[in-house]
Amino acid sequence: MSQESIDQFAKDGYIKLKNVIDPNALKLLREQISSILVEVLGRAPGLAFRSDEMMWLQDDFVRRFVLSKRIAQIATKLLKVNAVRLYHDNALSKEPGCGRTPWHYDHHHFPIDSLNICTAWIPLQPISKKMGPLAFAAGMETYKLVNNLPFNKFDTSYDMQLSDIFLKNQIPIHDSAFDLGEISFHHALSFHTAGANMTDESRMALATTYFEDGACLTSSQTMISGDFQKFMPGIKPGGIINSDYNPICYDSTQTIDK
Ligand SMILES: O=C(O)CCC(=O)C(=O)O
Repeated sequence: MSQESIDQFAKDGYIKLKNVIDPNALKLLREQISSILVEVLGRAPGLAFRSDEMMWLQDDFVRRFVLSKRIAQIATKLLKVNAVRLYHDNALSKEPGCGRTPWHYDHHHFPIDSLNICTAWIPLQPISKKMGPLAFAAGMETYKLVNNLPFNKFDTSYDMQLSDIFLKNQIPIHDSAFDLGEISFHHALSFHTAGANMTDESRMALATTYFEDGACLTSSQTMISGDFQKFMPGIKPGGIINSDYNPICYDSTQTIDK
């Protein structure tokens, strides 16, 4: 990790890094996650965005990626913390013809009382622009431009207004293709989106989210959805998140792991 990459993440809120994971390993991971999705969700219906979480608890091969020290070490460096824990894994399969992923940032959905949270997004095949790569609005503070915009879950107006605001404010949008082996990291405050999948192949990715060791479950009731019990069983509002489902994935103070 170059200092330039660490600085870029701090400024832009995301970074794309090439040649992080062996392409052959990713081909095997794609096969494994495809079969898990078929097992859990059945065969792909048309136009769907299929996903599954917490696969690492069931599957040894997936676990090797989700708990990868290499990936977690990058997250540790980007967040400038000593150690990171896993929040959850997420397999994402955007089927042929499936539309846009609307603009959003993740901090709203994470009941974690910390800003030191990021997600590694790991493509499981090369992703051309036609396939809808994850795309980012640059700027760690870009979210402040739209903090007061009311969210409308019934139509696409929120998504369209965000695109307009980013355009008016000349926010750079980074929507380039991904090579196989290239992965991105986005901060929980980074606005991101993805285009439709206009190819005839599923656009598959594994997303793993990490947070700084020592962070607590938020005590604000509005933030706490039923899901937190699935991802951090036994943790009470305000308590340190250290359940068995949130292992430390990398700790820079354990020199043996450096
Ligand atoms: O894969 C996508 O289209 C969206 C993924 C995403 O929003 C995320 O991993 O945070």
